[in-house]
Amino acid sequence: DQMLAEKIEHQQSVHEAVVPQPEQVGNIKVEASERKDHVGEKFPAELPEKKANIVLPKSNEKIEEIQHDPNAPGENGRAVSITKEKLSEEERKKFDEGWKNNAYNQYASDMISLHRSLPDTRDKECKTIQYLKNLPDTSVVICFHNEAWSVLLRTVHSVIDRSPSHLLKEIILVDDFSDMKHLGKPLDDYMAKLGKVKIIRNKQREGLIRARLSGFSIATADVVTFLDSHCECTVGWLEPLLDRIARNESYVVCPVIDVIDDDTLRYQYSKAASTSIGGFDWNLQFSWHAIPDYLRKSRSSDVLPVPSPTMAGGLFSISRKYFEKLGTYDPGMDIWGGENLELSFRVWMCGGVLEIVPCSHVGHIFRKRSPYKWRSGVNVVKKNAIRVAEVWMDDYKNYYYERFNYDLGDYGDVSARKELRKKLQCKSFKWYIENIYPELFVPGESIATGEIRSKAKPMCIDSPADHRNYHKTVKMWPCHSQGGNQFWMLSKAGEIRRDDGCLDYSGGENVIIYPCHGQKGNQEWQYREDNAVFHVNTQKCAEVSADGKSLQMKKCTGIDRQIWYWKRIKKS
Ligand code: UD2
Ligand code: MN
Repeated sequence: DQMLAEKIEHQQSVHEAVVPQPEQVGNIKVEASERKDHVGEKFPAELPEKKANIVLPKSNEKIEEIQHDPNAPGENGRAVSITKEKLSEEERKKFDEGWKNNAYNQYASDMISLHRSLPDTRDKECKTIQYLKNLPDTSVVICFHNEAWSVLLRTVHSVIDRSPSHLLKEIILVDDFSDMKHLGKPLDDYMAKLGKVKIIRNKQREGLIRARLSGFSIATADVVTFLDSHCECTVGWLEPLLDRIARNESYVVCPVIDVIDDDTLRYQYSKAASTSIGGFDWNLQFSWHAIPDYLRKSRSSDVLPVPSPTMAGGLFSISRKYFEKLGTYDPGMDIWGGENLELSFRVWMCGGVLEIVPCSHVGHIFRKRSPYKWRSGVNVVKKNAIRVAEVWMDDYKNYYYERFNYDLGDYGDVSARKELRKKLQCKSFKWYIENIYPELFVPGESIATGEIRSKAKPMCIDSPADHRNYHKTVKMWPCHSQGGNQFWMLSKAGEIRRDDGCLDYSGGENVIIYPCHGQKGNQEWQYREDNAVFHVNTQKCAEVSADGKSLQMKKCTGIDRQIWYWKRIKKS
């Protein structure tokens, strides 16, 4: 769940709720913005005219006007703050159970209306965009494995309440073998009254990937929209997504994912100017990034859809036919993880376009841990990721594999997926990196790689080096030859790095982890011929302490404690 913490961090500059402004008159031209020189051959784009099949709302389908007490808990996306100590013993028990079962504050959620109001998250400009008149309709597929009643129902109601009725053909709930009692008959009864909602029950735990596939198999609308089961859609979320697909069948579009606080259920959102896009690192973990400069400069407005190298995974719309053509998902993937990168690579490499649409906002409860059971004895996330690497990443897969010393294990049969790639005549991963994600650091350009082992002690330089460890001191740890936290790359710019974390030295004895900035300075190192790890700015050398436990910067003397073994990459 690393992406979750990072998302929250990335949203530090979250803006306060804005008072809705009167709408402006005028038109913003919405154009396809393409990354770099992307001119992929797309599947034939159907013209919007051809897709004009408006389903008129039936008279009994009108969205109910909900009366809101503006002071009720959580209204307008406000926080619900509970002082646990003030609760009675019995209530406190409920409070703790809620956290335990869901990894968010269910107790707070239960206090909030299932139809609570939310701020209008859209930038002013968004409200002046005219979307196509004949938008395709959508099936909304929501999978869940155990979800609190109030959270699941608020998700469903927010879809119904904030989608034009004629555009929402159906909601398909896929119960992935939950065992919470309220998700059985009570859910059936409740949903039967709403109309539009279908429920599928998996007979065994399938995981979210195959659960989505079973939901997809009964979807009938032109577009399929996937959501997690702990979301809230804001006003106007749907039209901008459908509009893109109406213009081009091969656009796969994601809303901006706002943060619903896991503790207070506060709805936090950001302006279009600070829209993040998706990336990944060579550990095949999803990550959020600011829009790179070269793209930002070419944009005439912050509210235009922005091409994104990857999607977070949970929230997106895709043409039903196009999803089918593209080969839906890899059914060999289990429980959680990997499917988001797999689909992202596939969309770009096989002729589609993946975008984030800044005028569409959907909130999501980002959790700090996973509340449900996983498979025992198998690392499904790694297994799923290896399936992605094997099929889509060509030789680049080795950058992932060397992170765990090629210990691949059994990842099942991927021949059908390789066949699919051939059939779709997809481009290479090299093309994808160079054209869609050129800002990614590619380890192939590094000068040295692997563990940095001391000559004097059986110790290696060790740090998680991820964003949660920025500013933390880099330590020594017994060498384990597994890669992981001991895997380092020396970049051409002189950085000693893993993903976006760099060894950084600014004086004193300690070296810390700091976000790589590519400006040399405190992050410029050399691995010298005499096997010293040398800091250019301060002319000091890395030295393991006498007790072997810490890494220190000292005057270069050439003693054994300053000698390091690190694999040099031979360039031909
Ligand atoms: C993110 C995505 C999630 C998915 C995942 C990678 C967002 C906001 N969320 O993690 O959709 O792409 O990355 O795989 O982009 N579920 C099942 N069966 C299971 C496990 C989960 O049905 O065995 C459901 C679960 O109830 C939830 C959805 O799948 O509705 C996603 O699971 P999550 O919320 O634990 O994933 P998340 O948001 O951490
Ligand atoms: Mn989720």
